[in-house]
Amino acid sequence: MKFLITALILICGSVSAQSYQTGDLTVTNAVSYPTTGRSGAGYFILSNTGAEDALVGVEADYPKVMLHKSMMKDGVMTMEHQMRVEVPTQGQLNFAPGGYHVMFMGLKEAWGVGDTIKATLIFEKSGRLDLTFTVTERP
Ligand SMILES: [Cu+2]
Repeated sequence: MKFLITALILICGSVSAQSYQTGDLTVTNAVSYPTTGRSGAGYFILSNTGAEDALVGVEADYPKVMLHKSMMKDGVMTMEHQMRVEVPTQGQLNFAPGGYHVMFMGLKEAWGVGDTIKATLIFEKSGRLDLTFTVTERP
């Protein structure tokens, strides 16, 4: 019993322990960071134990939500809308600062640490996956 309680505390105390699954796809570490302007970004780690798939969209209750990729262009950091992001066979896809991210635009209120943002990822083969991004301190 004592071991069980300790295990539960460990699980609840760690945001990254939360995972979301559909078919062969598992999403972990769904995080966002506090915002200052009218937009926010969501990041996660996606693991695939099956065949290739593709992330083809994202939905959330904000005026505009898109899949973006940050990249350097002529020495300037820009973001490009992605219609489709490949999920490799038996592989991993990382949404992380400086690369792929979910872009939430038109925020009415700033996000602070502890806030949660619900969204749905849409995969070509695996369908829809609901997840919650937790706003954490910027590392
Ligand atoms: Cu963006």
